[in-house]
Amino acid sequence: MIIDKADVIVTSPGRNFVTLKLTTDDGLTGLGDATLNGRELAVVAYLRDHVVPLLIGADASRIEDTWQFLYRSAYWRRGPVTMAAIAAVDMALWDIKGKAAGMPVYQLLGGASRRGLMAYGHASGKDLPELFDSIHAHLELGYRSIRVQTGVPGLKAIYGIASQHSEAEDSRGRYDYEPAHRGARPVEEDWDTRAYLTHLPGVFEAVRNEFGPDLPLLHDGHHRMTPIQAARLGKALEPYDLFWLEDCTPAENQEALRLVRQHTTTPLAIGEVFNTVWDFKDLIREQLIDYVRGAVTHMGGITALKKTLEYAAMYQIKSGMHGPTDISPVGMAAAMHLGLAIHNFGIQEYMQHGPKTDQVFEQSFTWRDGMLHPGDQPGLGVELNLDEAGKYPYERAYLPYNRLKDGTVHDW
Ligand code: GCO
Ligand code: MG
Repeated sequence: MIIDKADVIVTSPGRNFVTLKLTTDDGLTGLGDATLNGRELAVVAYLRDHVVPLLIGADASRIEDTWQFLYRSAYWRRGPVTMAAIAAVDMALWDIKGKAAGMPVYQLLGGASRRGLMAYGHASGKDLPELFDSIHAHLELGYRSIRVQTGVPGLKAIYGIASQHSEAEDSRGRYDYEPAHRGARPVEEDWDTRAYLTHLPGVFEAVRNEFGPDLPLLHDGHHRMTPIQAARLGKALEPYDLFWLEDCTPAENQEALRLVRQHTTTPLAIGEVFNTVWDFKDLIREQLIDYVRGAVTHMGGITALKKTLEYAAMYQIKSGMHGPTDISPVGMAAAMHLGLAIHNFGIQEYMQHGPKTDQVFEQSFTWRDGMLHPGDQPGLGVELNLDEAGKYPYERAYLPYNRLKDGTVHDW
């Protein structure tokens, strides 16, 4: 099992995806997701110019050794570009090992710990009627856990809100929210924390009144609050029994979460922008969070995220792997295999890709009764259709950014 060929494929069926494809001398192929939304080409260059030359001629069976070699021999550690590149290699090697063994990857990771993965979808609306429509639409799509985001009076455009059925060709007509916009510059959105904090508890009260006490509800603060503001929101939302409050504050400063934790029993999830266990170390050891939001794609692959989640398990902290549409079907499959195998699975984010993406990536997972299952094909269970991929060349796209009313740049 010697790596003979390594191709980096960029395709944009509605949004940009970066995929690494490894081929061995005995003809096995493996896929890895290296998509970093809005900074895709930096990972392409890292892979093509620096990693691919090291892989040709290497032994594809040595997953742990390859991970350690790529991490340590770079000397420059961590960071989203490096860790997305390492993640792609790691996923592709697990895919190959599964195919060589004739087993789905979750079997290699210890076998299934559950029948399927509870998954949540993204409901949103600019006001309550649109939000209720979107929640109903998600219940009809089979979701049994729902993330709730709404507009805030006085703010034109904010994170997480699709205000109507999407016109986008690739959306299946859902209330889709795709933050990365194609174009030369990032779109500017606006923000006012005070208005948000005043408005949000009433939204959750209305949702609970309409949909009852049992539906698991989630919310994403998207890094926009200070620790004391986050503490106040967590406390204000306690009566509505959230499954989690996500990214309530930027967590580069892990100690900030101590303050939030002292004030609220609302469960906390964090970490979609983190890259290694070191970003979670204090949060886990001090039990400052309840869910690890790392993505397989941005945490250095299955090998690294599995270790982080095993560490988290010692503190009864569970997984909540990142799964928006900027995680490709390959990254989603890797998350599903890992989530099925680990003991401390919590919930899986699942936004659903559109029809064009599903033609580019042929997938074997199933979605039934609010549960995902990666399927039983050997490897990850995803194949890339190169003809379809070739139809959609890369298009520059940026995530939006925020400015306050006085023009100050704010976290988005
Ligand atoms: C989530 C995330 C996404 C990010 C996106 C940025 O919880 O799913 O916050 O919506 O904004 O991944 O590329
Ligand atoms: Mg998030």
